[in-house]
Amino acid sequence: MNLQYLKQVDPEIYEAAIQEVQREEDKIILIASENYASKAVLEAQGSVFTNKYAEGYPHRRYYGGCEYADVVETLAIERAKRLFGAEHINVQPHSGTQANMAVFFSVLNYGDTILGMSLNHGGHLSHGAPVNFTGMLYKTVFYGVHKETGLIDMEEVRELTQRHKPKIIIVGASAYSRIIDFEGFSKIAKDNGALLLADIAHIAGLVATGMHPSPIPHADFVTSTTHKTLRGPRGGIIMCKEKYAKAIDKMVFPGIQGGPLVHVIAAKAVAFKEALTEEFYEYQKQVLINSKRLAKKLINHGFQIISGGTDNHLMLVDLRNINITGKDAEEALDKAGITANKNAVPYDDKPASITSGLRLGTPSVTSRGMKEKEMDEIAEIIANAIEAFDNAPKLKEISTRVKELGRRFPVYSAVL
Ligand code: DSN
Repeated sequence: MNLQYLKQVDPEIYEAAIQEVQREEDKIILIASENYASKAVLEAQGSVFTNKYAEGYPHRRYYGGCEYADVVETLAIERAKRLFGAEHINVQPHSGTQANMAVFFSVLNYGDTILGMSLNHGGHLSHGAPVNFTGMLYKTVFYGVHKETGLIDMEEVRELTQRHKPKIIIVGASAYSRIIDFEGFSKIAKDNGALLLADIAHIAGLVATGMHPSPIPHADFVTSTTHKTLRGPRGGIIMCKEKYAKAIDKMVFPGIQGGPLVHVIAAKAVAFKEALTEEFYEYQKQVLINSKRLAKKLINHGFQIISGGTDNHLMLVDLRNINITGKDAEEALDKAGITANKNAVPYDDKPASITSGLRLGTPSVTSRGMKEKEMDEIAEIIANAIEAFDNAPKLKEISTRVKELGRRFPVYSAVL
């Protein structure tokens, strides 16, 4: 990997790429859905497979010259099957939302009812939010978390399912820090004649390594992105029972996509290979250790965490007790060199552009090799930065400490 040609041809994009490398090195990234793809993944994604049209599936293409594209896609499918134990896998979706779209379009009709987790309680846009195609095409019903415990209210899920008879239930979240009871969801779905879609985009790496129960035995469809805890390229996958294989493949192509991104599929294959290693297992173990440690230390610093802690790679900090909005906290952390995102907390009375929460995750910092000691340091930095949220000189001073911490754990400095 070397950007010498880019530098010559397009110095502006080269400069932006260099600055981005520097940003990813200098900042402490706590965005729960981000990670650092390996150099091997980056090389595969930057490879000549970007030149190739390969509409169709391995050995059933609409273009000639697909013999190496076939190798790549077949390997990606085989490795993903080994990783997750699914009956059928489609590795072509360009994103998690497109993976979900293919599932919905293959089994739903316009106006059907879907039940998903409310965006405000940690769900995802593509699970029925009014501004998303799912909210425009389907009748949507939402479950959420219990006000006192912060846990998914399974009684509510059962009651809503019985009352609204959704054709499909969607389970999976972007800001939920506890173990998800996929088996419980499956029972509710089966008892009420509903299909079950598990969207494991956030926890895919944990599921792949057995650190979160797998939905594969329980759900009709499992979708995921490949770039979060799974640490691959930006993209999506769909896993399903064999009986849905044809319908899913047909809906991905030609239904909602044209040519697959073969270079991205190559990078997915590399990421799946990496995820099958002992090193990746140890990595995911440390992601969890770090997440729990960060949550504990933040609680010691006086922060409240929704549900009181975490079982996965993320936590949702409830800022309502310390009189700062999510927006101000995000901005203060950014000035201090920490990248995180504001996030609605359940029962939030602030709009999505302000919010009362902060979502923090440990996949990126763990990829850099940070451990418990660094989580203690990060918790202290967060506490100091939020306390000094309107004190620019103090935030600048903190950013120097953050930069020093980042330099002790280099990421891509050797790439260029
Ligand atoms: N936008 C992603 C996240 O940050 O969780 C989900 O797609």
